[in-house]
Amino acid sequence: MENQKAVAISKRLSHHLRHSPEAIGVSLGSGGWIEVDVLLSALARHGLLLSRAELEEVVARNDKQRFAVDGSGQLIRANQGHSVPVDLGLPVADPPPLLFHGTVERFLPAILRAGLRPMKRHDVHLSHTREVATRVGARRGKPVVLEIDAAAMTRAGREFRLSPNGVWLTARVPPEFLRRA
Ligand code: HQG
Repeated sequence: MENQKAVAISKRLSHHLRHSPEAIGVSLGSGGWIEVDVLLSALARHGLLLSRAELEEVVARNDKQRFAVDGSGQLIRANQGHSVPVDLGLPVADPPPLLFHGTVERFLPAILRAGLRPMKRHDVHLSHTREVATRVGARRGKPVVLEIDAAAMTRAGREFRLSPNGVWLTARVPPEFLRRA
C-alpha cells in the first residue's frame, strides 16, 4: 500500500475511533474497542472499502502505533487521544522524573497562567524525550518545548498513565510544575 493511502486511512480511523464513531453509525464498546468486522462494514457503507488485510497493514505500519488490535484479532481501538468518553483501563504508572510537552509560542501565556489542560482530549499528552515533544509542537508551527517536573507531580499525588504507544497521560499540569526547556 502506498504511504499516502496508509496515512489517509489512519486519519480516518483516528477520527472514528477517537472522536466520531457516530459519523459512521457505530459506537465504541467498553475500553473504546469495536469489532473489526463492524468497523469495516460501517466504513464500507460510508465509502471506504477496506479489506481486513489492509486494515491490519495500516495498524501494523502506523508511525505512532495509534491503534491496537486485541489478542483475538476481533477487536480494534485507538491507543490514546480520544475525545469521546472512554476508559482505556490503563494502570497508573511511574513516569521518568522529567517529561516534555511540545507546543507553540502563542499558547504560552495561557499555559503559564492556567497550566497544561487536556483541551479537547481526555488527558494532557506528554513525551519522554525532547525530540518527540519537538515533533508534536512542530505540528502547529515553530515548536516550543516545556519541561515537566513529573517527579514533583508524583510527590504531590498526581497520577500518570502510559499509553501502549509510549505517550504519558495526566489530567493536567499546573503551572508550578512546568518551565520552558
Ligand atoms: C495546548 C498527536 C492554551 C497544547 C501528537 C496543544 C500528540 C493549551 C493544544 C498528541 C493549554 C492541544 C497530542 C492552555 C494545553 N491554554 N493552550 N491552558 N493547555 N494547550 O492536539 O499535545 O497524531 O490536543 O500545548 O503527536 O498537541 O493525534 O494536544 O498545543 O501525541 O496520535 O493545546 O496528538 O498525536 O492540542 O498533541 P492537542 P498535543 P496523534
